[in-house]
Amino acid sequence: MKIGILCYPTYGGSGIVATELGMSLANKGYEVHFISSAMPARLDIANPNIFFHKVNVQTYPLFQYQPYDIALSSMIYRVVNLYKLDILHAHYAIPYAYAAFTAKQMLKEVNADVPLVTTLHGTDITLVGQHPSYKHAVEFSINQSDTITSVSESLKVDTLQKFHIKKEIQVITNFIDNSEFSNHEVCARKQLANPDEKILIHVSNLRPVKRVSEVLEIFKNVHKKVKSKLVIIGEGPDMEVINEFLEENPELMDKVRLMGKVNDLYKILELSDVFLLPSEQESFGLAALEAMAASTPVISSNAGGIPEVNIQGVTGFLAEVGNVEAMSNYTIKLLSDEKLLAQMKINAKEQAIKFDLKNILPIYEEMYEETLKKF
Ligand code: GMT
Repeated sequence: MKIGILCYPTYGGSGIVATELGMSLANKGYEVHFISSAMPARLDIANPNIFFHKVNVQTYPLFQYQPYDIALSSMIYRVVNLYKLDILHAHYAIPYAYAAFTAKQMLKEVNADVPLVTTLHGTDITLVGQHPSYKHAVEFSINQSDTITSVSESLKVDTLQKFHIKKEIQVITNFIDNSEFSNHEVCARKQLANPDEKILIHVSNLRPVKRVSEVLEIFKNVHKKVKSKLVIIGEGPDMEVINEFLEENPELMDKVRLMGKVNDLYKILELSDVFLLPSEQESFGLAALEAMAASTPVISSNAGGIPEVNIQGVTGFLAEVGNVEAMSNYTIKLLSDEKLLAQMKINAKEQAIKFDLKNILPIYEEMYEETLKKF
């Protein structure tokens, strides 16, 4: 089967899921064509089954905004036609489901139409997709997809509440390749913290929805009771929030380590004692699952699909969105009790194994087969 994957190339969760899925399919012998504005961050282009097609946007002085979606539709049309793809898989409805629908109309003209799978990832439904500028087009293009999948039960419920969806939505949860976590040397913990300090970690694109200010407040509360360091990985608009916090709390300056985007994320997660995720919205919380795969328990909000991943009192603790006090107290409780911490590390890993790639990949393969059959 030849599969076209449409995704964001950046560090966002949807791009990571799309890239990991495509690479796993390529390893199983499928021919996988990535169509994106840049090479996806984790893509192994050396794999002979993987192809990358960059969307080229022609700039022209007349345009105030360059027409990316037209360039994307044209590229989808070209790749499907040229490489004789069997199926298209859009990751994130905006603009991929919409651009794929347009490409399909063009492909019909040359008798080369292919089925479209759209995977909903979260903010395409709950945040950006709700904006009046996009809402109708998002709803239309989701309904035009041959198969719709969502990454959690919670996102399926949100989608059905927020849009008029006329088709079944299949939940296929996100996944993790646990084998990537077990065979590398853990870098020296002393590079990050003293032996008597615990390590708290947060990984995100530092957007307002992640509530980075609460990560910092939780750390401030925890640090009063437990010797600790906070590691923040990622880049984004709320880096300013962190800088302001450090200006107001200079005593924590050498306790907070900002690492930006890193390549060896898994190694750093493996060194950490607790992962903080106080998000306002989270359709799934891939970052929490990555932490669990590294045996790191999670203290989180109970937003969206997080409770499907982080289990209260088992793999970590959850509190209402915004309840910094509860999340701080849970973190203190966890980090002050070595026995509890050790048990939760084991539980976190066991939970990650339930979401292993080996279990989820066959579900995607079967979904593709079913989509082709009904097309
Ligand atoms: O918001 C992000 O962190 C990025 C965003 C994306 O689409 O790239 O993440 C969403 O998709 C991820 C992968 O399916 C989910 O794990 C995240 O929970 C989801 N983010 C939100 O719903 C806010």
